[in-house]
Amino acid sequence: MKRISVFVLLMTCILVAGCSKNIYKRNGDVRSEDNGNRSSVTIGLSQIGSESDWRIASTDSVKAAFSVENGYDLIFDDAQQKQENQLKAIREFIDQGVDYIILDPIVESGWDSVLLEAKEAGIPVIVYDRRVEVDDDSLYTCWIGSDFHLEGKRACAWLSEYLKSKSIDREIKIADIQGTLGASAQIGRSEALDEAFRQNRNWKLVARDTGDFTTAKGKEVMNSMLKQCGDEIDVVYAENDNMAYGALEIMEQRGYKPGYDIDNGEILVISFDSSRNGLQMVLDGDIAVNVECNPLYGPRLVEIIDALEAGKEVEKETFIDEEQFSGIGYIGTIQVDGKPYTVTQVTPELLAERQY
Ligand code: GZL
Repeated sequence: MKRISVFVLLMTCILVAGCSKNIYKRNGDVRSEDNGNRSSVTIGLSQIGSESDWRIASTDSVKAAFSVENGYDLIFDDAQQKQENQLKAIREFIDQGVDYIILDPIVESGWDSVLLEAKEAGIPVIVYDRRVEVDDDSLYTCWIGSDFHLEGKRACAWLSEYLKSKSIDREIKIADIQGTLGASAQIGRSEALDEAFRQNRNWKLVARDTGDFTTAKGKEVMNSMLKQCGDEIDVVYAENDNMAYGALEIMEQRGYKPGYDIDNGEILVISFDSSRNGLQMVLDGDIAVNVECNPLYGPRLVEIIDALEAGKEVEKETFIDEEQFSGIGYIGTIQVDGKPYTVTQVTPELLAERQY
């Protein structure tokens, strides 16, 4: 027995010595040599689609960050807004033996089995932007994203302040154009509005439907809402800029004016993302308040990957800081759960400096 163990020990040493020269990537390529010159890290990134300005800015950010020059081999998959395409892409990444999987999940549910497959393949999964709802959170290494519920609370707190500033305490009729149902951004923003209805008994939901975060569907939904109850609507709560663009286009076509003067028939539009086009519409007076949702994840994701490459621990959950913008300047701060948040008035100079 002892002799065998010595033999095994000897063989193991030879193998380890031989392997210590190179660390092999899961697809069999060499990842690094003794001299520590790391060759590229292979990243499989599953992106939701290209449904919005936000998404395009998000894709640009991750592609710029995970470039060949920066030492990455990025395999990028656009799922065309279909979860089944994301699941297929992740399985392909596993078969290809990538070093890391990065996922922006279109909806929160339905990820347990594919993430278990990645875990069993020993591939760390980093989730960003939207969240996954899984029974075992060891199925992913970490998440970095927005606090969507807070985004909605900030929008509603601004509306409450605005109505107070105009001494408007009549019934306020609100139409909610929701994002993709089941997406974290939709869940958080819609829940915050429902909370606001409970806190402001004179606020009334007169219409609610999903515009799937796209301009085209935002138009369709706004069109049917205006047909149903156009003359009643005081406020449109659009859960992203692209649906707000669609809503504004239809409002103009049907003779409804966006603005702040809701007591004289104007419709006050609330939006999210604070993309450059969205803030232009704030400057133009078409969108009253816009809550930022920062898409520039590339550098943050690189920090996470580099930390993992260096064998460091990473935070399980990281929220990114976000701002809020309006076309009026006299509401400079709003309170949410006792905490102040700045509301910045949009100016041409601010617009010129926007990164997305
Ligand atoms: C939010 C993001 C949402 C944006 C939309 O983090 O997932 O998806 O608000 C985008 O514009 O389509």
